[in-house]
Amino acid sequence: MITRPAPGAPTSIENYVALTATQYELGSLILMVSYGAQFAFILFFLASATQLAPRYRIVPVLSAVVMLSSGLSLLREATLWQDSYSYAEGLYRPMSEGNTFSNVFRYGNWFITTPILLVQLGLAMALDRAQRHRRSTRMIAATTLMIATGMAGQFGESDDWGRLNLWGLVSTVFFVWLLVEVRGVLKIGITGSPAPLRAWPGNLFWFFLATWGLYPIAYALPQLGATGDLVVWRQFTFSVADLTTKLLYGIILSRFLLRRSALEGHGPAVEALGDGPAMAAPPTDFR
Ligand code: RET
Repeated sequence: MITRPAPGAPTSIENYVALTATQYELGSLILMVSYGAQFAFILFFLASATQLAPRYRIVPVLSAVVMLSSGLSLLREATLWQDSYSYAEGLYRPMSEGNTFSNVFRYGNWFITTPILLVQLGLAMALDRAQRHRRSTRMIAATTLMIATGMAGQFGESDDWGRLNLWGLVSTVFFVWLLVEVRGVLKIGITGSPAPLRAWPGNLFWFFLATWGLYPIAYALPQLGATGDLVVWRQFTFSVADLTTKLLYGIILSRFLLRRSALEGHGPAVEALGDGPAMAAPPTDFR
């Protein structure tokens, strides 16, 4: 059931689409699994840091920071979800008074998390200091502009598809710039990595594109129709994106750096990998 919002009222599709009990519970479940996983992996990343060569330890520590920041933001989204609907006559209806659900808090959180995720890349690819500063600055500029312009479209999304798409397009231009910058960092990563790890940075680019690319899909989804299923699909898309761009990405970087630390002869990494004497003796061509 759809009740259009009054003029000036909050206008995410979540604010005027009533949900069945199943849709409502699925939404709660998706948000709960998301923040639960982010909090739990703080421990994993802090423990991983102890196995790496000292120069790489900051990378999983930054993953732990991202987990905490985004876990708190998702916990807030989950609480808001619960506070924004009231159950009546077999449906969960968005409340006309009090709290209204909004995805805009996510965007706020990305201003913190995306720069950290991008700084991690330069550190993991072991760029020299000058390169790292220059390229991180450009990546942070691109992501900040991408999020700010996307946020402008996200406010009042269902009022005006034209506005949503126009800002979406402007934001996509910055996303493409960001992809070019990320590719540049990963190219340096390919030449700078020890030979057995040279495939990782190239693969990471495609992983980056596929996972960061889920966010614009979630952004555009409401145009397919204001239905309860779509509300749930959007939370699901956001959740898969959150779990891959931050958590799985962090695991990939930690594993890459564990191997790199072992190839560079760092004892705890060699022991942690447990690959036997082959790993203990670094190949002669490692840098
Ligand atoms: C927006 C607006 C529509 C166009 C594009 C977007 C891209 C968003 C991205 C967000 C990534 C967020 C991450 C968060 C981690 O915490 C803003 C939805 C291109 C790529 C990785």
